[in-house]
Amino acid sequence: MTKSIAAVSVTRATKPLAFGFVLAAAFVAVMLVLVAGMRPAEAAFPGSNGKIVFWAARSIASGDPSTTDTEIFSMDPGNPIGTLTQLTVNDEQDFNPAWSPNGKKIAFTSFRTDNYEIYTMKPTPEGRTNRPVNLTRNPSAHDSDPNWSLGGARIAFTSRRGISGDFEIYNTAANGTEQNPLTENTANDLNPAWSPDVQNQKITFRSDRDGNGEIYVMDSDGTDQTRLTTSSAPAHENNPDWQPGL
Ligand SMILES: [Ca+2]
Ligand SMILES: [Ca+2]
Ligand SMILES: [Ca+2]
Ligand SMILES: [Ca+2]
Repeated sequence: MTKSIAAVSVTRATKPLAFGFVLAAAFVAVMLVLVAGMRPAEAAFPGSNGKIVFWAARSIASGDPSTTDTEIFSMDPGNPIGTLTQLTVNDEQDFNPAWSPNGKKIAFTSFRTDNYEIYTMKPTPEGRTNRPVNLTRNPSAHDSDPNWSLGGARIAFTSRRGISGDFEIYNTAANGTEQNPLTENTANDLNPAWSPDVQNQKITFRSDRDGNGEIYVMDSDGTDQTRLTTSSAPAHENNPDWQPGL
């Protein structure tokens, strides 16, 4: 009798548990589909090879008011001479070109307002239908070295606008809104590069905060800043970049 009651109790207890498990599994499956669907469409990696951008102190565009300043160029590596195109056309420095992940825009640094600012533009020659957009609009401080998040929504860059006057890492929306400092100290913080994981975004960068250039990583809101390298002066670690998972 006792055994029978125990058996019934187990059976009654198991059914709700099994039903609950099925519900939980279904919920997880639906959430996975939703999360997959929410991934930014701009994330284009891995993909086919497109054009290469670079900067140089040269000029091939008619109407360029100066041939000695630096300009942004693009080329198809399969036909580099036939496709070489000058994208910026002016008499000030343009450099640091970086592709958006969907290949539709380029971020770069320009001195065209007599101060270093971050701009974005379509990857075609600038002109009436392609005016570069100034994201930083900060004439009192040097802003440079843009790097897109792999979801395409945000751009990290370096700026001297902080209180201490040295370089800090900033994070902005790709349209220039929501510009937030991620570092604030009295040493240079440079070379931001985003993690490939668009759901758990982190930024790797160089910082001199320990008296020598070292590689660090932090969350994309600036929290949890962690030093990864431990070399001693005079060696500097520079320009980190994050490999997408294989
Ligand atoms: Ca020029
Ligand atoms: Ca230029
Ligand atoms: Ca500026
Ligand atoms: Ca700093």
